[in-house]
Amino acid sequence: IAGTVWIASDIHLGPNTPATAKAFHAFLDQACAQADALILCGDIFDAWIGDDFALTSPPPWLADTLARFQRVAEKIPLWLGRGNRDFLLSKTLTTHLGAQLLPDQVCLGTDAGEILLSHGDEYCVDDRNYQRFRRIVRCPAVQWLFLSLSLPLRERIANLARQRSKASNRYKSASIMDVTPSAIEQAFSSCDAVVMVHGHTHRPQVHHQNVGGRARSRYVLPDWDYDHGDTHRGGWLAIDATGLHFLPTQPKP
Ligand code: OKV
Ligand code: MN
Repeated sequence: IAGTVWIASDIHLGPNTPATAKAFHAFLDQACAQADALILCGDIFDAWIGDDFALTSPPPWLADTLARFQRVAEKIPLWLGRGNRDFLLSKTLTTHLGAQLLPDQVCLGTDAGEILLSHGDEYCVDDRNYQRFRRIVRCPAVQWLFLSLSLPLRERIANLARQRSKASNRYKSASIMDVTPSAIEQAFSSCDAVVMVHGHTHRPQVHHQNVGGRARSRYVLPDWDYDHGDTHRGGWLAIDATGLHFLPTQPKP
């Protein structure tokens, strides 16, 4: 992709995130005006129980965001990727929006060189419980079964899964929730890129690591949250011929 590419991740939109949605919508307007392409690489939504929910019975907050995606996609190329929460998001939705579905891992040719882009949860291999959950829910037969259930039943299962996950995350250490260096090494050695971009771990930073005698950098995107207490987290990466640059969102009004 040539020109200025903006990448954001982990916005975690849901029915109870109006302030985050507002900040994100302002970001979308800014992207239309200043970027040549926009990529959202996963966990745009805090939960996703099937594209049919969004297309047949979207609550107002979701209908609003989807209409905005549609308007963005009319102006600039819009790529949506799946995260560990909205992994059921599919081509049905992106096609409806005029957007494109991003592959789980993709090597982007940018003005700043080749960049390996993904959501990032696949690198958290020390979290064995999560990886087991991931293997199960990513199985096509399991997804087919889940999607054949009624929407109210899917919603109940999703609520239950979220409750259980919240309870178990309380006991997980910080290092288990971060990426495993050997998984990063493996990803880097499978492609030519010296730069990687991902989200998921909510540790916005540039990490440096030597792989195969070459210096590599890993840019981790921040998550977004304007709805819990006084927090105002958010931001994105701008990529152009001058390199990769973190840009912050505005503080709360
Ligand atoms: C997404 C996560 C809930 C993590 C369930 C099959 C199965 C899909 C699903 C249900 C849950 C997505 C779709 C959600 C991510 C959680 C809790 C933890 C760590 C099945 C296919 F197995 F039940 F048949 N789900 N939802 N979690 O609420 O969006 O990522 S979700
Ligand atoms: Mn995530």
